[in-house]
Amino acid sequence: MRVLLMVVVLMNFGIFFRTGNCSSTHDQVLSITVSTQEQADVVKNISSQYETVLWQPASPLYIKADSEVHLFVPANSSGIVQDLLQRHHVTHIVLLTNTEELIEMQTRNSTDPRSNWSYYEKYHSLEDIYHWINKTTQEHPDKVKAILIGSSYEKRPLYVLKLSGEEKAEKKAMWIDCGIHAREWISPAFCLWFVQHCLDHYKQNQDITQMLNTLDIYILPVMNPDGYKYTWTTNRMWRKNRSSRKDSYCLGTDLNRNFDANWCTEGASNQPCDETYCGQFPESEPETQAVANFLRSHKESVKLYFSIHSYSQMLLFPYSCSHDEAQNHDELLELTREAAMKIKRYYRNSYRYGPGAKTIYLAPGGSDDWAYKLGISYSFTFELQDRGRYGFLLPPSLISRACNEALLAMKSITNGVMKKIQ
Ligand code: 0X9
Ligand code: ZN
Repeated sequence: MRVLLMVVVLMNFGIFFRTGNCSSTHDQVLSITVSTQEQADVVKNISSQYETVLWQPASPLYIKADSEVHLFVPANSSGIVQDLLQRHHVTHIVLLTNTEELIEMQTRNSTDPRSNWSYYEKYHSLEDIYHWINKTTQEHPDKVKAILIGSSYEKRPLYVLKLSGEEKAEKKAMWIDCGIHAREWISPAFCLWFVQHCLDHYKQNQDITQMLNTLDIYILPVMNPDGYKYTWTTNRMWRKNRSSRKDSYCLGTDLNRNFDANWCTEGASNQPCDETYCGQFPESEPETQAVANFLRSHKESVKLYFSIHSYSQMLLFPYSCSHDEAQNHDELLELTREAAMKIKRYYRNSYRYGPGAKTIYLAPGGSDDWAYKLGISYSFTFELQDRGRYGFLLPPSLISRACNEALLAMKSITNGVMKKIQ
């Protein structure tokens, strides 16, 4: 009992120290509880200065009273940030103090054949992923084909993998894209894991066999290769692509604000330095154009659209670009409710579900809303694990669990939709 008491006291002491007015020698991620409008203004201010990076929500525009904010604070700004928060009585705890260590863990041994973890339980550099695409198409020429759909701003190829079981006339299709946002590493990891899972389980597992025989699956493993590369080489926290414009020294457009769905209205920014910058015009970015052109030319066959993001554990559907209700809202709600319930039942983990604007925030110009408006009536954005324990720095050991949860939700929704459209 006394030992337990001691541990509790020490733990509280730890929290006190971590929230106390002392600067840190490490980069940190803070979880900040914003209670009042005045505090919201203070946190907004901090989040656009001192080289901090907002993890959640995606933009200071969304910081309001009664909300939780996750903020990355570099070591040399820690003193001033903690000081400002305390001066305005803003409660906060330290979520992560070991970001350097976590980043090292995410990038370590990515190709070491001696490590115990499989290829799909590690994160991979962009070069590795291109190599994997090559290898996978060569080893499974009957099931996987690579289609070049365009190139990125820095001229990197954008490959879509077409995964098929039996060939059939007038086969319907589904689309999955990963890696729209550069720092959300679990997303490309999911696309790779998913392809391998399908290849391993085709003709072994009924759901996978039926899915591949009924639908062609188009998978874009990394929609934002320039941004992804940049997170591996220069800045782990980068979100946007890497395009530049003459009149600003800031680079990057948020590809999930660049689609033609109420483009650049409330919830996006027209400032190139902002994380949710919408670009110069709808589809101004080559990555957006490539995806939009491909889907436009396949709109008769593509019935399901999935966009994979992280983090916060949500299954979202249109609309995010307005508060309007989707025409098949009830159907989409039921599909996501059922998927979330299955995750809860099998993995004891909670996912929120609902239309984007109500469940997360108003965010125009997103790919899911655009695909929906194009006529793809089953359009979803998944926000994978976790809820902020590690955020974007999810350790490799948690990849498999995150992917299994997303797969379960995807299978559940796809089974439901296949019954409706057959
Ligand atoms: O803000 C986003 O683009 C997504 N959240 S994230 O934290 N991954 O950045 C949510 C996208 C929801 N859908 C649309 N906004 N259309
Ligand atoms: Zn995202």
